[in-house]
Amino acid sequence: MPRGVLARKKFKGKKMKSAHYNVVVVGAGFSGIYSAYRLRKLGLSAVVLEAADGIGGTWYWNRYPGARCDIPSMEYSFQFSDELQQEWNWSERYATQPEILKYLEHVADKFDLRRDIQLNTRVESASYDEATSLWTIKTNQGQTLTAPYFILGTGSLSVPKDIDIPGANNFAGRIFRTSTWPKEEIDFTGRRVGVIGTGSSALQAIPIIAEKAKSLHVYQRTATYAVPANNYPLEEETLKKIKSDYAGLRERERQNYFAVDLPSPTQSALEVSPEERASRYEEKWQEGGFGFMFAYYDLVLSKEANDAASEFVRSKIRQIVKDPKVAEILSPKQPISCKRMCLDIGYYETFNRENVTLVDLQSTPILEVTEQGVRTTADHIQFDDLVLATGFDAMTGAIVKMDIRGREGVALKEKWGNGPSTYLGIATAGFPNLFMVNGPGSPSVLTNMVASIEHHIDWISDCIASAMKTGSATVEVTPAAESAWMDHSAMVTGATLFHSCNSWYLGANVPGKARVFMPYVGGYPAYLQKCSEVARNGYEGFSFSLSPKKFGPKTNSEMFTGV
Ligand code: FAD
Ligand code: N01
Repeated sequence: MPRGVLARKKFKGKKMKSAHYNVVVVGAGFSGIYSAYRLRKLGLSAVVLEAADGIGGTWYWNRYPGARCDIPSMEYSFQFSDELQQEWNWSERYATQPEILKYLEHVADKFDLRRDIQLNTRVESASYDEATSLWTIKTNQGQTLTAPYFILGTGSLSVPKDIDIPGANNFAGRIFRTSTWPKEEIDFTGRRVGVIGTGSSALQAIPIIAEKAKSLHVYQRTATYAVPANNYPLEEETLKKIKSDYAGLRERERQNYFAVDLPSPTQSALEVSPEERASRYEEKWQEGGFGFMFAYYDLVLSKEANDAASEFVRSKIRQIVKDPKVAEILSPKQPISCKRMCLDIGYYETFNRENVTLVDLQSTPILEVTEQGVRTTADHIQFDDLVLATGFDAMTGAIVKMDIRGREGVALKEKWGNGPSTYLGIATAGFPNLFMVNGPGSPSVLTNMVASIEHHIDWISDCIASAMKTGSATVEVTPAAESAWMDHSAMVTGATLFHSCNSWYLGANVPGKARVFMPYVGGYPAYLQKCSEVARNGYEGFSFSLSPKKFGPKTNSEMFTGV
C-alpha cells in the first residue's frame, strides 16, 4: 500500500485526503510497475495511481479473443532483473494476453510493488505551483497529492478513440470494444456478429470469433498488411538457449532500429534482381514476424523498394484468399509499414470460410448503426453482437485527457493544440519536473515498447537523482532544445514513407486531431545515443533551477528518504 494511503488509514477513521510523495506516477502498466521498482531503489517515496481495478495497463484492458503480443515474448518482457528473466518461462513465441497479465502480476508480487500502487484512482488534474516547485495532483477519489516530480506512464494506446459511427448507442444487442473487453468470457457460439475495423486488434479477434459465430461480417475501411506470425510453443531447449545469452540478446536489441533482436540489413532492395528479392521475401515470410521489414534497409525509405515489398504481400493475399474479389478488397494500397503492420495468425484464411463476409466500406460506407445492426449504402445487416475494433486516441490521448497545467497555469492540452511538442519525447518546456514515458517525440510505438519503457524510466530516474544531488528544485526543458528536437524529428520523418498515409501515428484516425507525425523515426540506436549524450553533457537541453522554495520539498536528504 502506498505510504500516503497508509497515512490516511492511520488517521483514525477521518479520511486524510492529502499526501505528499517525492514522485507521483500515473498508470500501472509496464511503465508504472517498473517506475515503482526503480524509484524505490532510489530511495524515493512514490505512488503509482491507476484508474483500473487491476494492474497491467494494456494487458488489463485488452482481453479480446486472440489478444497477444507481436514482439516475441522473450523480448517483450523486462530486462532489469536477470533473476526474473531466468525464472520466467514464456509458453509461446508470442504470449497471449492472460499470460502477459500473469507475468506482470508476478513481477509486482516478486518485487513487492503493489504497496506503492493505488488502484481505482483516476488522475483528473495536475497543476504546477511555481512558488513551491510542487505538482498538485487531484484524483477522482477526491484526493489531493503533492510531489515535486510527476511521471506519466499513461500509455500510448490506452484511450479508446471516441465512437464516430452514427447511432452506435442505439444498438440493442451486445456491443463490445476490443480496448475495454469484459473480464468474463464472451461466447459467440451460434451468433450473428459484426466487427468494425481491421487493425491489429481486429486481425487477432476475427479468426477466433469466426470459429464460433453463426455468421461474421467484417467491416473494412482500410485494408491492412499482415505477415505471418509463425507462432509456436517455446520448448525447454529453446528457452534454455535464449536464456544462456540473454544479455547478448538485449545488446542486439539496442543495436536494432525497432529494439528487437533482428540483424540490421545493409543491402538495398533495389540493388538485387526481382527474383532474388522475391526469394528473400519468401524466406522472411516463412520465418514469420517483423523480420520481413528487415529484408532490406530501404523498405521505409524508398517508394520503389516499398512498392515491391507491398506487392509481394498482395500476391500472398491473392494466393491465400480463394475469392479473387475478396482478395482484391483485402489488398492494401498504401505503402507497407506506413500504418502499423500486423502479424497474421489465420486472418486472411478466415475469409475463405462460408460464414464470413467482408464488407468494403470504401465502396459502401456505413450510414449508421441501428437498433438491429449496421446500415451501409448497400444494405442493412442484423446482428446479435457488434465488436468495435476502432482503435485509440494514440500517444497524446491519455495525457491531454488530464487537465495538466504548467507554468503560469498554461494547459498542456492548449500547448499541444497544434500537435505535441517535446524534447526527446520525455519532457516538454513550461512543465518543470514532469516526465513522460514513451511520449510523442520518442521512438516508442515503433519499437519493442518494453525495452523503450525501461530505457525511459532509467533515464528519468537518473535525471531526478542528478537534480536532487545537485540541490536543484526543478529540471525543465529549454524551449530551444525542444524546438531543435522537433525540427530534427520532422526532418528524419520527412525522409521516410511513414508519414505518407492516414495513420494513427499521424493522429489522422481521430477526427479533428492535429496532424503531426508523433513517434521519432530516427531509430532506437540513434535515439539511445542521443539520450546518453544529453545525460553525459549534464542534461544538455534542460535547465536546472537551484531555488529551494519556501514551501518546497524540504531538503534533498529528506526527499531521498521519503516523507
Ligand atoms: P499502458 O499499458 O497503456 O498502461 C497505462 C495505464 O495508465 C492504463 O492502465 C490506464 O488505465 C492508466 N491511466 C491512463 N490515464 C490515467 C489517469 N488519468 N489516471 C489513472 N490511470 C490512468 N507493444 C509492443 O511493443 N509489442 C506488442 O506486442 C504490443 N502489443 C499490443 C497489443 C495491444 C492489444 C495493444 C493495445 C498495445 C500493444 N502494444 C505492444 C503497445 C503497449 O501499449 C505497450 O507495449 C505497453 O504495454 C505500454 O505500457 P504502459 O505501461 O506504458 O502503458
Ligand atoms: O486500432 P487501429 P487497433 N468506421 O487504429 C477502423 C497496437 N496493437 O486497436 O484504418 C469504420 O490500428 C480503422 O479504419 P482506418 C498496435 O500498435 C497491437 O487495431 O482508419 N472503420 C482501422 O481498420 C496497433 O497499431 C497488437 O480506415 C473505422 C481500425 O478501425 C494499435 O495497438 C494488437 C472507424 C482501427 O485500427 C491499435 O490497434 C492490438 C469508423 N468510424 C493492438 N474508425 C498486437 O498484435 C476506425 N475504424 C501486438
